[in-house]
Amino acid sequence: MTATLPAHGLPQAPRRGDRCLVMGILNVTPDSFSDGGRHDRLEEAVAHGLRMVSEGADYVDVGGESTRPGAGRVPVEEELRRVLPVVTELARAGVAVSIDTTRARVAQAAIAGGAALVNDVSGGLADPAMAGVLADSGLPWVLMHWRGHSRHMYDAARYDDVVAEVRQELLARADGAIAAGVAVEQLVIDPGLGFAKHPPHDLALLGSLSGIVDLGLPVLVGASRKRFLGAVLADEEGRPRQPDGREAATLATTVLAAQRGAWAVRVHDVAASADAVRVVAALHSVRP
Ligand code: PMM
Repeated sequence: MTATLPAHGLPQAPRRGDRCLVMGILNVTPDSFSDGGRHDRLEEAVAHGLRMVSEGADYVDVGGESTRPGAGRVPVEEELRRVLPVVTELARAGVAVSIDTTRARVAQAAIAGGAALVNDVSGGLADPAMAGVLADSGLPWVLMHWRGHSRHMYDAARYDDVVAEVRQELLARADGAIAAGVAVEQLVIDPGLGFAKHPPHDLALLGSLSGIVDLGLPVLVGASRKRFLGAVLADEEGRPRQPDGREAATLATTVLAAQRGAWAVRVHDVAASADAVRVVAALHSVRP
């Protein structure tokens, strides 16, 4: 089964042969944009979101809390202050906005401001109220594989069989969501590359992506500039390639994800991935 999202006029989960979607990343954390005034930062963030749409983004994913390994939590009021104006402005401009949050209060406010999808890196585990917000809204909900907040996430990076365990935990998250009243058609799953995972775990998951896609729910893949790509591209002394040198590698993961039937990829550089998913779709359309 390949689930399709409800008819709300927004990007739909693909049926076989459709194009993999592209979600552009818009992090609105203090280090993401210039240190001008708040208004300058808002303008810059909105302009960046609109630029990603013009480059081919199907969704713009707005996040106000860093999930960098070791990062601490941001107070909810500060998260709201960062994301809401950007979500509202972009939604008003007709952009399909995804809100990247683990908090029900932020999700609810973003939905009221026009967000079209909730991207929850905790898969519903961080906030028990999240499922109710999604059940009421009927919007798509990305359930990412997660084993705890960023500060301690590597403590949980222990697996006997990472692919089997991630599959099983994602199914448990989906079951929990459905039990809480969320429709299966709303659900998107995500293996959570880099979250409570070391590079060999990420590579195993990406290499076995079909095993996640086979679960029958749309799959989002977030590999863009991640640590495992830095490890793959390490220099002769073993020093990892820095994030700004991981774009070509990110593009390779987009091609792979699209070929293996991912519903969407979440990327920083939209233009390159938007071209790549169209090439993969064109090849699929001529395959007998
Ligand atoms: N990765 C990050 C943040 N949000 N959301 C989903 N669904 N999947 C991901 O892999 C994911 C995410 C961290 O990456 P960033 O710091 O480059 O945004």
